Amino acid sequence: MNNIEKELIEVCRHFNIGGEFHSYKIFTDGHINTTYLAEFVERGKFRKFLVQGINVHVFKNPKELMENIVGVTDYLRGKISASGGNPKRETLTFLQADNGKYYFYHLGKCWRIYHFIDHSYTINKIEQPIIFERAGKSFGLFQKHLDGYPMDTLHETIKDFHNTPKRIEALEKSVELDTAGRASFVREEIDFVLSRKNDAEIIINLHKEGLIPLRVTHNDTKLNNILFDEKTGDSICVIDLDTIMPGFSLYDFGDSIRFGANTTREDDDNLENVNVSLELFEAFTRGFLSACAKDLTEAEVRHLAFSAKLMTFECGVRFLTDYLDGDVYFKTAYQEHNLVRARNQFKLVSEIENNLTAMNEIVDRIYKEYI
Ligand code: ADP
Ligand code: GN1
Ligand code: MG
Repeated sequence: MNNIEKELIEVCRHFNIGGEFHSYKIFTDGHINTTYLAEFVERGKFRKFLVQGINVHVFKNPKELMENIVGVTDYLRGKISASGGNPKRETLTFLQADNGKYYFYHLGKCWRIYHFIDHSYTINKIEQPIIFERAGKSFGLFQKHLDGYPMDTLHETIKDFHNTPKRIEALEKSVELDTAGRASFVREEIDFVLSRKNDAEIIINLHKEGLIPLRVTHNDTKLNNILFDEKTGDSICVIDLDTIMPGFSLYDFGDSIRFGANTTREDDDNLENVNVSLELFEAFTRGFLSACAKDLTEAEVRHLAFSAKLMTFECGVRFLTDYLDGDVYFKTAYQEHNLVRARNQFKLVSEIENNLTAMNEIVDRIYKEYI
């Protein structure tokens, strides 16, 4: 038995998981947490659990983090049941540890456990537009379902998470400190950011003018944060609920486009491959608006295409900042990984700028179909 197996078994015992340990598998999709599938056999039956090490460097207050998640998943369970769905497959179900909490510290690490949703898979690269349309519908419905959730009970799990101006300030500070001695190599990328500083405040200012409301949003709407059904290919469950906070609908829309409508993966170092697929943009927009067009304000609709640019820009700023800080936030697989990601995102920003008129036309056309 290796050390990971020993650790997983001990953690599982603290969450009252019985039976005999059978096997585990690691998931490498995410950039933040450490995620395992652990399989046990109890009275001849296989039972699967998602055992996840919470990244406490990123999520500094696991108590508040889990209060948000348990509150929201309880609420979603009610909504899903009421509409005739299956809450066991359509939202996450977390287990309580023997300390009565939904997280548990073991040998200095913080763990949580939830039910593994079997016969499901995640996608990192869209092959057929219809899949992205389904993702759009899921994130649109996620927002709609949480419409009545008491927003003021939510904790801010990461301060100023999508505050783009603050993200730029953080970058400027990292350039100044130059902790990893990398700033002189990335002057071009830093200038790229500084030349687009004015874009950063547009959505926040629209909110201040009362044109864009705060909503309960997911805030990390990467395609691989949706589970798809192995049998039907439908999108069944929105996962990775750590950043559910009050936010703007445009954050969720834009971040989905950033990741899913890129013609290549976010860490492709061949920038010629990076572009925005208008076909995929249209598919996601259709799915999203089919679920929530009637709820959006005019300003929100008018900024959907822009939000894709803003969220891509912000993510690039964050990758670049982490590169300058010496790779302390995102998991990286090699030395220049964060820089490759940042360059990829900035190339995508330029391509979205080139395509913005066409993207706005697509939004206009589809919006009219759903109102
Ligand atoms: P991170 O915050 O690191 O992105 P996630 O919560 O997104 O972590 O989980 C990482 C991966 O684990 C997901 O992309 C998915 O492949 C898998 N996964 C997470 N939760 C479940 C679940 N309940 N059932 C099946 N697979 C899951
Ligand atoms: C992280 O956890 P994951 O891999 O789904 C990050 C997102 C970034 C994304 C970039 C909590 O998402 O904000 O957009 O990487 N999550 C957090 O791929 O910082
Ligand atoms: Mg994830």
